[in-house]
Amino acid sequence: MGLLTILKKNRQNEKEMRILMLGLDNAGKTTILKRINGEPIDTISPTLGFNIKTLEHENYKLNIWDVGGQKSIRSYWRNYFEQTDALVWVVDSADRLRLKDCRHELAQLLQEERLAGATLLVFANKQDIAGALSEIEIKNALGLDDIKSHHWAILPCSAVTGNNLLTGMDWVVNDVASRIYMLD
Ligand code: G3D
Ligand code: MG
Repeated sequence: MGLLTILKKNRQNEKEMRILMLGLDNAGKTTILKRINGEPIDTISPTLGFNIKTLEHENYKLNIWDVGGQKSIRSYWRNYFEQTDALVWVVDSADRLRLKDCRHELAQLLQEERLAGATLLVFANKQDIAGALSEIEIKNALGLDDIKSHHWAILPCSAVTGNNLLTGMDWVVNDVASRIYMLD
């Protein structure tokens, strides 16, 4: 392998991002990932382990990890933290009963040392459901304004209509890129 090939290879590697998609079970993580990837979303069952999808976006190779969020398996989330560039926290905006739980789990994650450098995008999902909480209501319920440790943003979205999913991924990619690929 010549030097040029090696340099090229390194350069390609540089263009990878690792994105961790977490949230309570039933938030819509797997549906979002499938929708972004152009797959049908009518046959999705609860995620017991994880799904990983690799997709190209704006010349970056995104490795997106979608990890199951049932209470009994949340302790396994920590196995996926290493080298995470961005955390996408998915919220079921219609699930008022579990907002406290949702806030608590997110707060715990933000204290994790291995996620310290990660960009945070909160997807206020299921906006197509009548009575879903708005972006601002979710922002307040999760106490996002208090977050000083991470770059963060929140976007209302729907995995069913596809609304704002790509806008959200664009923001994530640009935020991570401006942080770690400054020279580009
Ligand atoms: P998870 O991976 O976070 O656990 P899933 O969540 O992707 O498995 O989705 C859980 C349920 O929510 C699924 O319904 C899915 O169709 C639904 N869902 C996901 N996103 C949206 C959305 O934006 N709007 C609406 N209305 N529903 C959504 P089922 O019925 O299969 O359990
Ligand atoms: Mg799932």
